[in-house]
Amino acid sequence: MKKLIVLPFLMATICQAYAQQQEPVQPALIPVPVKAQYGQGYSVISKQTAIDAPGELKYEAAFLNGLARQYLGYALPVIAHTNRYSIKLSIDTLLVREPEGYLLESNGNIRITAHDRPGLVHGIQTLRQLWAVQKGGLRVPFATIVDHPRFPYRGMHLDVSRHFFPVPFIKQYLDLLSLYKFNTFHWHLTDDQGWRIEIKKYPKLQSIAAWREETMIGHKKELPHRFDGKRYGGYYTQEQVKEVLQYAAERHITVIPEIEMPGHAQAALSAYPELGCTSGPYKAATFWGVFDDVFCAGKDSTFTFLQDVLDEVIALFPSQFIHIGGDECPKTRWRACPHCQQRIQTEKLSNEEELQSYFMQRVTKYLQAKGKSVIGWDEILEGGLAKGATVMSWRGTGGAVEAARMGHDAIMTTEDDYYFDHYQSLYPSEPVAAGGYTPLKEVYTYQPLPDSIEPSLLPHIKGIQGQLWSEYLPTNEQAAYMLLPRAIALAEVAWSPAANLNYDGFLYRLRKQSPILKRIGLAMASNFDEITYTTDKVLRGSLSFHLHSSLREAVIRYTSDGSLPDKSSRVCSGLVQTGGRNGVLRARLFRNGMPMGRMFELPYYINKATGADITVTNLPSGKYGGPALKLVNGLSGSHRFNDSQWVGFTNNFEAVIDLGSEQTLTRVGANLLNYAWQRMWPTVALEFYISDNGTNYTKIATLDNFPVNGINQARKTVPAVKARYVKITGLHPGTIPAGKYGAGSTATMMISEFILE
Ligand code: TNX
Repeated sequence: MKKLIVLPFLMATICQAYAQQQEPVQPALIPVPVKAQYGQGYSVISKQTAIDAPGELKYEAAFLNGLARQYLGYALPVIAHTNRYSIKLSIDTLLVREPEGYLLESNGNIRITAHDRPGLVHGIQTLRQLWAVQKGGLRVPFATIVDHPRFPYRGMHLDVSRHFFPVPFIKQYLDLLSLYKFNTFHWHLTDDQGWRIEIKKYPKLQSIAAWREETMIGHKKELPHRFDGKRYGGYYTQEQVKEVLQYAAERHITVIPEIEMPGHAQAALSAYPELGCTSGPYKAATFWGVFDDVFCAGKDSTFTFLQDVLDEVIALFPSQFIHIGGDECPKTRWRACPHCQQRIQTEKLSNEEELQSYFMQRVTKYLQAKGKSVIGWDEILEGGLAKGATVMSWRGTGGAVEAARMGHDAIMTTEDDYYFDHYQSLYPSEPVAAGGYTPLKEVYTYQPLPDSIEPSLLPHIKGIQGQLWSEYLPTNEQAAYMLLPRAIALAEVAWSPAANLNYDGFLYRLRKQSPILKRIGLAMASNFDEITYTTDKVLRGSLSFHLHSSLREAVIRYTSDGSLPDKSSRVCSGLVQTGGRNGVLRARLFRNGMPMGRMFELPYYINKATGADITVTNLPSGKYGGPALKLVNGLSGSHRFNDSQWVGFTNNFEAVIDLGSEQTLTRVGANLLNYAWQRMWPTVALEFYISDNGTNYTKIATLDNFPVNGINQARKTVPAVKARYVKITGLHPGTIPAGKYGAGSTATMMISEFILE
């Protein structure tokens, strides 16, 4: 290794002086390290460099060499205790005390000292992010980096059932996880739409359960469903699983397999129908959702089957943890099944919820007897949790808090923040996704440790994980698009100290990741810099917005007269004010006079209610909460229901709008969402009343027909009336009926806007 600058000892002071005058050197490291100091000068990795590593670190040396070769075109000699310029790898648990921690020094020579072997790999990945190709080698800035993870569990999940991802893609996925210092890959191997792991004892899992007749087209909310008519499927042979596990082991990534039970089991039942309550016949599901046919909890043969399956899984996977699902298991079949009812009696269970708990505990005990630990989705808390089980809290943070209070460990996998099958942009031209809106900034800024948890219980929160459910990911490219950059944000939250997190700094570093991602062969979505809006004041008859982009060097130009923004359109500096008529706000980013990215469009609808005083009873708080002004702010919610425009009532409500003076009304209405697949049901009826004094009201209209599966723009023409006050009552639909998604829970009644014309 050649020293480009030969005075490493003088460097610190020179560097300080230098740093005061110039931009400090800021290598684009993700996750941002605990502590990093950079010097003036570079170490160079070249033909003269050796990897200095003892025999017991030969795998890590080989891993480093594999990476270096991709950039250099040749491998470096591995020699222990060499006098050559070297990259020295060593373990020192006294110098580096934190598990997975490492110390990286570059000062002519390069040295990575780690607490353990995983820590070495993390240090190697930091080195790889630091180096840059130059003539004759790789240059690495002088640096001292002290680093270790915030959370011991840092995971990414991948659903390979809804769509199957071949082994080369899984390896790319693992490359990515390693690059950003994840340590766990959660491999969701079975679900209703396909069984994806070879189980030798049950060959029909391969010949039947791995295949579905066809796949639905478009979003599941579009009824009636349409299908592509093409048989679809595949599975990993045990040999392929071993290959993946080997690849993961080289990166010190733990692979946790998930075998779903008792629900999400329709594919397995298609092969072995005797394991269902009705004994079938069943077919692997061809569309997305939650299905009633689940493993029978009454038949012993179900447990024999699952134990056999798990025996083969255990033999393959070295992971301490086995994930056994437990989520979204409807009890419809169990209620009608004599075997299940018999089981409830003999085990003295009080209901089907306890039967589910019995099911999960029985399998948990089996695994524990084999020395394994169990993870399940947060439904495993219902009806009693097996000792020692770890909970993945997906329906908010409540499951994690509850688990911790019971002395269990938990992992934060919250769907509002860490589900990467949700939209990352509000632009309508996004490829179809599961629903919801989880932009990059949300992933990055979300605080994974809930305030509601006692500090003494925090050690139970082992870490965080991003989910990549694959219903709407038919290709590797689409999977990468949804994964990146959000997984990179998650990686930083999982690893870096909370005090080091800074979104602007992250974006600066993120924008520099494309070349390294290209080496892995994955491309990231670039829509995180696109224009977003927030509402400002709503004045009577006019609206004002802020338009934002995180791209500093670009300007936002906009129009509100229907024309397309061009390089001479008005520049948005702060507030944008609309006129008094309906319209569409259009905006575009311009850099150096050139338009960039997609057109931002925001339709607004100005009517007599817009900006009026409004009071609402039973106004919800939280995600779909107030302020009440949202209901008259001129903006309708979009299909991405958490776009912050929707108010989601869980009770009857009464809204009173004061128009300020007497007005003539000829039409009333509201925009509301009918999304039963998301537990979002329309109101039974909206009733409109008018008054001139705010005390005595007369009914003028009822709206009770919301036929659109989606956004209903319900309107009713009324004979011209004069009024200053308008009262609107909404009748809540109550509990979700049996047979519908979320049956038994409270429906959310989503309203985004009241219209008075
Ligand atoms: C819920 S999260 C599921 C999955 C779906 C996902 C879609 C969980 C434990 N179950 O089966 O793929 O929603 O977002």
